[in-house]
Amino acid sequence: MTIKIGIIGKTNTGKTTFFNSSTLSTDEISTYPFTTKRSSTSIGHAITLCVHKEFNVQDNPNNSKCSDGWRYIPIELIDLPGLIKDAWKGKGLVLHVVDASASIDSSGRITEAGSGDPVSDFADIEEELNMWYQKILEGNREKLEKIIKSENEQIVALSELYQGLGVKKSHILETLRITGLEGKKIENYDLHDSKKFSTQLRKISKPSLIVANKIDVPGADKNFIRLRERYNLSDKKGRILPDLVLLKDGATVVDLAKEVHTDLVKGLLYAKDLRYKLRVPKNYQLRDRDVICLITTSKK
Ligand SMILES: Nc1nc2c(ncn2[C@@H]2O[C@H](COP(=O)(O)OP(=O)(O)OP(=O)(O)O)[C@@H](O)[C@H]2O)c(=O)[nH]1
Ligand SMILES: [Mg+2]
Repeated sequence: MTIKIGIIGKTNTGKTTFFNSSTLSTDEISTYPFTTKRSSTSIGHAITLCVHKEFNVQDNPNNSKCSDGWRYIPIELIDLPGLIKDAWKGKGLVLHVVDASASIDSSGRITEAGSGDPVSDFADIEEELNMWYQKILEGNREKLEKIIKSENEQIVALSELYQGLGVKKSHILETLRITGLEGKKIENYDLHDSKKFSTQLRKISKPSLIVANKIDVPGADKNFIRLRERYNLSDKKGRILPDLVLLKDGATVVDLAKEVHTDLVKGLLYAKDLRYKLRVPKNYQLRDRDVICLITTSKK
């Protein structure tokens, strides 16, 4: 089965330009918003070193051409209309994204490094997709609560609920394990639990890759560094996952900031739970293995 990759992003970020050049298509490209009105599918290629030299044979390719020792593996690319804020509430052309998403194995999120704020643009898009997953759960809660009698039934019911989005039972099991929601009945989920579940399930079932487009535009280099810092889990010096701190039970975000650097406390605004994309206050009590980004006014 061919791998399917959806190209998701805000309008005018260059999704169709990327799609056309990857698949030699000629779909319309323009500067006006929402040029693409419906999804478009075509074949692109993943390129890998061919093994014909290793086996010392002359290959005779059937599904994938070989050129200068490189093999071109077909993949399906799906260009989609631009996603807007609150798309999960049905705004914009989101139905095409929903339709296409059922069959997508992963997505390339195009963000425009060249202008605007690609860090918040990317976060907005992730949030739309997470909210969309959460809406499915919240919208079916009553029905689920009535039919579920055991933990096993809950796993089956959740798998069936998200089946249309290509979610498998193994995705549900992994999500419950990672979020620590194993054994908790849906009727006892609060909104924080359902957000946690939806965010993690989306991450597992639709893995994504950031494509920083329009890198030629002046200022894109700075935006690219910010994107890398944020999504590489690195600090301003490029150190990935820089600090790991053991704290006493009941420690808060402020206690964490004190441990990392006393100066951070003065300018501390709030923190972000990077696993579940949630903003948490300064007095938030941390849990074991939380992955936290401190948002401060400090330059450090
Ligand atoms: N400078 C620069 N411009 C680009 C690049 N990629 C695309 N563009 C321009 O950006 C504009 C929008 O490109 P599209 O490919 O139509 O963007 P889109 O994301 O498909 O837009 P919608 O279909 O409206 O969501 C066009 O004018 C492109 O020529 C790039 O890498 N650099
Ligand atoms: Mg387009």
